[in-house]
Amino acid sequence: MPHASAATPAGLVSSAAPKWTTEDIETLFALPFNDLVYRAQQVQRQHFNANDIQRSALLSVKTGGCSEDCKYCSQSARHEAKLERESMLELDQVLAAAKAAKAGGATRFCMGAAWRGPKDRDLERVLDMVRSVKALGLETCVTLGLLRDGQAEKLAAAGLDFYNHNLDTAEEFYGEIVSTHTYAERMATLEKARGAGMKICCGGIIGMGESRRIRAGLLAQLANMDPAPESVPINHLIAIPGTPLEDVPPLDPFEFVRTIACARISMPKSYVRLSAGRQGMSDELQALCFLAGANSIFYGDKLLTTGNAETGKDEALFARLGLRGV
Ligand code: SAM
Ligand code: DTB
Ligand code: SF4
Repeated sequence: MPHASAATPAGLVSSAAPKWTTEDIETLFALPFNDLVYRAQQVQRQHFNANDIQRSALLSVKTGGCSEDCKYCSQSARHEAKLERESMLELDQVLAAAKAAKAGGATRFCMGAAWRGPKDRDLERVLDMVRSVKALGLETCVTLGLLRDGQAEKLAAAGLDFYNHNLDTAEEFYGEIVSTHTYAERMATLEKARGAGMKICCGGIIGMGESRRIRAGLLAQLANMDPAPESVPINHLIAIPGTPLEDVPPLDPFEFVRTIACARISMPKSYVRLSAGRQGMSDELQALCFLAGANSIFYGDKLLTTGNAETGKDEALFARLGLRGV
């Protein structure tokens, strides 16, 4: 498994690390389903308790009106999705949500903002949120878009544990999905977050009409980071009415499970999160995703602007499967 992608900035990749090629991951994808899932489960058991599932709660602290044109997103000001634009939440609203998430069993609280990136005065308010949520004893994560020089250091100093910034797809397909910023800009932000000493939460969206090769390319890009992202959210596209991807044909659910398995095998020590789209999945499909190596979920009745699998249903599913929320 030789070489790294030329698009990967040096700071995120060590030349000594073993590298995954897109072809390596395509080979995994092509395995018989049983062989692939078995292999993923074996890898999972080398590094994790196979019955523990990490739970992260999400809160949109600034919703809608985004300048960017990401085709999947309800929050872009350029799409027709029916969404009320909201100003930034107050600190006490955020704290109330974080306390409720903690009481419900979440161990990480992730705050999202619909920005291309934070302005410095917005960042100050987010820093207050991070400090206060951290003081509750929760792990903290934010997803604020592209960072400018110095912003990652401020977030790290406020006690931020994870910066979420998804690559979302392979570089070759990125231009089909987003035109207002580039893949290279996203990589540069990841480098800033890593350089400031934070853990990285970075994954993508599956089911946007991409080919299997593109899915493999995304996973290779993630797996070649050194270290790999500690947290890898695998989102299933939620086809939101009014967005340009509203009519994308549905993906074969087994292809989604295969993607999870390939993520697990190529990033053995990372938490692989079964993320957006879980509400639309049957219990049986979710169980297959856990078997294929997913060991984290978004927990709570809402994602950012859309619904999530309800907490009561998750508790019942965990009980039926003997899973333990951690
Ligand atoms: N504005 C910031 C950014 O783009 O990085 C942070 C918020 S953005 C909504 C966070 C992530 O949510 C996206 O990178 C994408 O992976 C995911 N997401 C947004 N809309 C989605 C959808 N309809 N289906 C699946 N995932 C989605
Ligand atoms: C991630 O990878 N998925 C989350 C979180 N990181 C920020 C967001 C999912 C959003 C789903 C669509 C919505 O609710 O608007
Ligand atoms: Fe804005 Fe993020 Fe949505 Fe893109 S994904 S439109 S940057 S909120």
